[in-house]
Amino acid sequence: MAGIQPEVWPTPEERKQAEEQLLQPKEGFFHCAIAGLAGSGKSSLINAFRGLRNGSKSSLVAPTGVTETTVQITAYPDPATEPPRNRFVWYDVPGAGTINIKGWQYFNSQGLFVFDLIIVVVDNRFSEQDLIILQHCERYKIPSFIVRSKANQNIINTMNQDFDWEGSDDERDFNEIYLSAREKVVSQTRANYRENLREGGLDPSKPVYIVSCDALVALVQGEMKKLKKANQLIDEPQMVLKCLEAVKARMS
Ligand SMILES: Nc1nc2c(ncn2[C@@H]2O[C@H](COP(=O)(O)OP(=O)(O)OP(=O)(O)O)[C@@H](O)[C@H]2O)c(=O)[nH]1
Ligand SMILES: [Mg+2]
Repeated sequence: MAGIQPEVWPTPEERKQAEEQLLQPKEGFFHCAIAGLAGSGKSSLINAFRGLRNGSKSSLVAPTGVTETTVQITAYPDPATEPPRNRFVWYDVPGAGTINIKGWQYFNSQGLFVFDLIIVVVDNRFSEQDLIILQHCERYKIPSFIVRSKANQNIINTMNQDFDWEGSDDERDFNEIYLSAREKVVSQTRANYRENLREGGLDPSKPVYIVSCDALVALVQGEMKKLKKANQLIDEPQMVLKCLEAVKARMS
């Protein structure tokens, strides 16, 4: 893995330039970048944090899907009208493989040091780029979260693959199998990421938030009744709380 170059820090001019270029609007806002590999679910997560569903007709929605790869850092102000949510600006950060910069240069060349919070959306395992971003966050003392999205998809896949689930119409069967599959996905994901973090030289106890965009949208919109079962929530409430705590800490 390409190592971190500890002597490389942005000059005050470079910092100013990156702030000018990336942050919009600037003063009094909380700038939260969402990074991760192509297809990990970054744009969907940004929509969900802003209470928007993928494919909604709103002009505010970030494009998602296999052909909608984000190629440059794009700002999405939160459409909320009440503080603190209306102070959030979400940034969609293109992943490695999307742009042609590898290794330790990625963080500085993309100007990621200007953000107040960086969320890394990981797929099945951490990529080299994910680890580099997390290492740099520690170095720059930028709060960082790890998110594993698409939990609902994982749970359904696990129901189909590992449990004797053949689309039974009996709702009790569905609930029981759903809960078992969910438990399996959550425990395996946590164990897997602990190991990945250890291998990457990071704190293995760093939390990983396991979420689904559907559940997050419902939570943000305050429409929990739309989630047929409360057990569709996993780490979404905790993740939102941590974001709000990070804003408070940064702005105080
Ligand atoms: N079931 C399910 N699918 C999701 C979820 N989040 C994202 N997806 C799907 O995963 C695919 C990729 O999501 P995007 O949000 O476009 O991923 P991205 O990381 O922005 O991708 P790039 O911009 O190409 O780097 C899309 O088809 C989404 O609908 C989720 O929580 N649940
Ligand atoms: Mg995207």
